[in-house]
Amino acid sequence: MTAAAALAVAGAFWAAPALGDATITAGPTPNTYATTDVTIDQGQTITFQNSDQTAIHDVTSDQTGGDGQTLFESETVEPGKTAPVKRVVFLRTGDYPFHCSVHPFMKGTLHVTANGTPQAHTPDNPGPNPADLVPPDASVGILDSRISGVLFHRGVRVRLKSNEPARFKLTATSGKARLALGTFVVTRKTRTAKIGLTKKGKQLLFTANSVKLKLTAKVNDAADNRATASATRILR
Ligand SMILES: [Cu+2]
Repeated sequence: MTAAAALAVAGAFWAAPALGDATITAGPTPNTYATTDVTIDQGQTITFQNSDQTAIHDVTSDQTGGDGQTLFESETVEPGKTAPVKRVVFLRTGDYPFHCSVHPFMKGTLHVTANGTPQAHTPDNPGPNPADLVPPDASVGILDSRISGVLFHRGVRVRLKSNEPARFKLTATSGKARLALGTFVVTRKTRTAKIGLTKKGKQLLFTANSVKLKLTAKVNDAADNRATASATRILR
């Protein structure tokens, strides 16, 4: 095999970095963005590249959304590294200033054109939507009634209901002890799920004759409207 062929073979195993539709670069001049203006269409992605050999940097939106989260941001990365700028796919047409959270004097502007379509929010990636201000109508139930069943399945089986697609963050407690945890998305009105026992949960259930289990759910829809639901059941 020639050296070139060997390189080509090696190249096949060399994972190409997942680059976005546009790039924001910091450096090589220390503590500056080379990219002070960047333009994408709605729904497109951006990669942040730190080409400053002297410092760590990131991209952080000046503005926050209704949920208190930045509109977009990247991880803070070492010299020579790249990171996706998260959540830019949800942005609508407009100009969005950004800065480096480590060096707030580093500033730039992201321009989003009127072309393309922003990615739709989902319960897993929620975001405010002025057209949907109604929280999900959600309820939960505990299906297990026997401690032996929960130990056998290593989890508590539950039923989740919602009138719209929603994410359920579930915690099962007994007194102050957290016995089981899990997060699930309901897309079709109702589903069953099994929330995994914590170490504490296993210990407690192995020795208990009966446990008053309280299941609490924090629920959000795609527009990040929030609701809560709960259920209790005595396990024997
Ligand atoms: Cu910086």
